Amino acid sequence: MQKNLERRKFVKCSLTLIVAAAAVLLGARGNATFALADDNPYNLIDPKVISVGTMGDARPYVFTDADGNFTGFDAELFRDVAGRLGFQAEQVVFTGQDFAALLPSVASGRFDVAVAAIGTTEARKKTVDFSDGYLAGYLSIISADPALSSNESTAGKRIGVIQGTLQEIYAEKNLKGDIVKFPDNNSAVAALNNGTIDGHFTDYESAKQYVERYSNLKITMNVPSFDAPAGFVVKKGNDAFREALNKALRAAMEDGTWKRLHEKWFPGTPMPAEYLPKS
Ligand code: SNW
Repeated sequence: MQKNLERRKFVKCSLTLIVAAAAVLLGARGNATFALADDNPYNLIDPKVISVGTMGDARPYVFTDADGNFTGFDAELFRDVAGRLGFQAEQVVFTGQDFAALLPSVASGRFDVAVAAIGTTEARKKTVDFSDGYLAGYLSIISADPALSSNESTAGKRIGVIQGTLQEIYAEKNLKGDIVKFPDNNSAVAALNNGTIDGHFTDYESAKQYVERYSNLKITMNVPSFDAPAGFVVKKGNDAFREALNKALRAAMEDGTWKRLHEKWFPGTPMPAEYLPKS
């Protein structure tokens, strides 16, 4: 009887050991399998993180809030899209940069993607690839001078642009006035408010935001930029990542997420049918 009990204890103990050993082995195998499946399908700099180059002052597209977190339409849309690829919010790391540095940084592998209302153009596609478009609108001049309403009317005036933007390209080609280049919106609007420049040429929703904030400023001119819809910028040839982003983006449009975010960040701005749910 006593012996039997000892034996049972021994068996029980051995079984426990075997189960524990098996668990350790399975765990190790589990990890190995995970590492294999996680074999960096999107060619990321770090397979567990999406590194996003962006701007801190392109409100309401993308900007840093009071706590230093990146938010805005583009930021929230990209986080949602990344979520559909299996990346949690904390695995999507935004870094603010001057606009002019964004595309070169993606091309050189400093960021996996750039997200900042970046319009798709043939010229830009020579150095980087773009996802499908997710936003199309106007380039706008803000000024305290309502006369700055045409290319010609800028003659003799100083107009700010952010370096590297479509505004810069348009201004160089069409505006009669002097073009003054800035690294970001903040520095340009500071110059506008202290009289160093007469107008600032930026994206429509940012323009709208500034005229709400500074009552002396008005939007004086809008240039359609619907032929250059904003897309997510990825390294040239990273088709796996670009196609996965496209699929997730389509899903975000189809289930109404895009619409919800657009209504939240750009209230009152019309929404093109192509970005809205089909049904
Ligand atoms: O081409 C437009 C697009 O139609 C939409 O209105 C969003 O802005 C644009 O992509 C133009 N954005 C500028 C650019 O791509 C400036 C971006 C920025 O300042 N962050 O150069």
